[in-house]
Amino acid sequence: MLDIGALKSKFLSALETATSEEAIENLRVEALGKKGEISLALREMGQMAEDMRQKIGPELNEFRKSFADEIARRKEAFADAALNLRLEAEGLDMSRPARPRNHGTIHPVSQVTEEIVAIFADLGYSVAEGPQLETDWYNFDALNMAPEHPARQEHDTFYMHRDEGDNRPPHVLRTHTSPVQIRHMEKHGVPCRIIAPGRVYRADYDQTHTPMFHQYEGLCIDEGVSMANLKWTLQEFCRAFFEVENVDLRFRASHFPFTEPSAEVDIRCSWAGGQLKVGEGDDWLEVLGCGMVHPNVLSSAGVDPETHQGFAFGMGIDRLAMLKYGIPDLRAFFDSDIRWLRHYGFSVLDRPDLAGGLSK
Ligand code: 2U9
Repeated sequence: MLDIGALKSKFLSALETATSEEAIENLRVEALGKKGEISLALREMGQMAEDMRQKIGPELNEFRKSFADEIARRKEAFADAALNLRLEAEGLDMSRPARPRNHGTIHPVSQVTEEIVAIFADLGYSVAEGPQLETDWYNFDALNMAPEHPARQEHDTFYMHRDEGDNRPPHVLRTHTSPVQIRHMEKHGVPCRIIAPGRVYRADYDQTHTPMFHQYEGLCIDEGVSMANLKWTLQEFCRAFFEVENVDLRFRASHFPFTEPSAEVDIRCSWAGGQLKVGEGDDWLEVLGCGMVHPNVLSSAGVDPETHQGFAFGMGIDRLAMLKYGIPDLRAFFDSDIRWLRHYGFSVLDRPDLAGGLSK
């Protein structure tokens, strides 16, 4: 005869000692599966005498149900414990410091370009851009440099190869950004206040020259623009760029084909302790060239020199970066040496603006 008490204690103690979800599942199959002991016992009740069935049936059914519930509860407890263990192992500790990551830096040429743009934007200038590959007309002729002009040789120009019989105009890598201003005046007319920063090319290589370098030129054309306006503009630029209250500029007469009169401009400085200090001392440092735009240049760009005139200036961006940030060798600017970039580069987060200070 079926001993329910023995059946109960057998399975309850087996459940008590089961130590894994898998062991509990095995026990479930053993007791409650199709061929499980409890399932078979329930099935066998059909053959029992009525009085026996009434005596055993409810108790066995009750046990089947409570044992199934208990198995489900224990399984869930094991699953919860396993999940907790996993969460503990995989959990994020938000109080831990972030892993160090490699940050890029802003190249000194980009930094100085942005500084220059910020200063001239404040003076009402916009930025103009143009092609780096130019016809010799835009690079030379339009700038009052006729084919036989000696300045053409001085520029050490890179000429593009031309096949025999190619009757397109000769093309050059631009030797200055002046063609950008010619194109701008042709397209937009006057008045105009623009700066044209960008890459320029000359065949030259030593500690202060590379075949590609950066310059920016400025152009201001209107009615009644004078040399006095030019001097004030450059003074304001130098004050803002070198971040000193007082600057002293010296204008030396010079000659460029595209300006008349022309001047080279020096800034008062000292080199005490090998460190450049602008605005004080007895030394002079050449920083830029400038002049009043030649009437022939205005005519080439379709501007009437009888009604409009103005000034232009040009500076080397790389040279300004070397001076302001004490960088000794121009060639290293373009070596892409990661150590150099980390040392001389600027933080991505410290962008120049006039209100916040140009360089932090
Ligand atoms: C137009 C008319 C005139 C731009 C000018 C200079 C003087 C100058 C040099 C400085 C150092 C080039 O980078 S550098 O080697 N530039 O001295 N540039 S006036 O004159 C212009 C430009 C455009 C239509």
